[in-house]
Amino acid sequence: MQRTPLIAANWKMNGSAALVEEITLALVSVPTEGADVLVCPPATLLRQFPTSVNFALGAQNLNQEKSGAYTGELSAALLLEAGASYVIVGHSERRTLNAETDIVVAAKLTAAVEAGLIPILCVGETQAQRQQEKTQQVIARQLDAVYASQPELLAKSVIAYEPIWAIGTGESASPEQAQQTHAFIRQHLAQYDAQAAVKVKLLYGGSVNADNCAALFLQADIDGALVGGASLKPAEFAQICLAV
Ligand code: G2H
Repeated sequence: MQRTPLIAANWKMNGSAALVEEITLALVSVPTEGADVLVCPPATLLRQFPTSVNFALGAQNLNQEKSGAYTGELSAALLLEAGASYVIVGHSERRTLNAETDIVVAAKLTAAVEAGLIPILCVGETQAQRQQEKTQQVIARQLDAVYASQPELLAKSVIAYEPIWAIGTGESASPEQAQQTHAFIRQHLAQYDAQAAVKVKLLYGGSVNADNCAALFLQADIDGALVGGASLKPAEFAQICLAV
């Protein structure tokens, strides 16, 4: 494979110091060559990880401003200092629950790259949009909002396709459905930067687990996964990492 796979855990608002210890132990036996592994816990837990872990750490969100009177917010610099090297941007839960618009998502992604964090941009359609055959239109809009005016950011990004209807529902997209959309994303990205589009990692997210991951990883344009619920079970997450 021309792209090193990436398996990323998104703990969302879950986890504890005990889970930090458990996942650190579970991942000790996962080889570091062949695939990159990333854990995105709540930001308060970043510092709980030993500095010697054999995987990367990431945050689930950032504020686009560098510093200032933004009570409760975290800048890219603060996340870097806490040990993050990646940050998830534009997860559908934040787009919906925190009213993050495409403009805000683009500003966050820019701030992440400028500070030296690797952003994982999440895109995906709702069930209704899929039924109306608007999947490609929605995803193109989400990608254009970030890369049309700043195509140079693509080479520094990871992109996660997360169909909203598959998130936390136990109903993953089929490998064929996911591959079809990943192929569209890669093709669409080529208009910004053809070389970067070939190299960019495209992760699938949405009810990935130890049983369905292998078939997803066989698809040509699926370069790993963003794993929510199953990443809270350290043994299962390690299994997913080993399956890629
Ligand atoms: C999608 C995913 C992780 P889950 O949000 O980002 O969560 O695997 O629980 O569907």
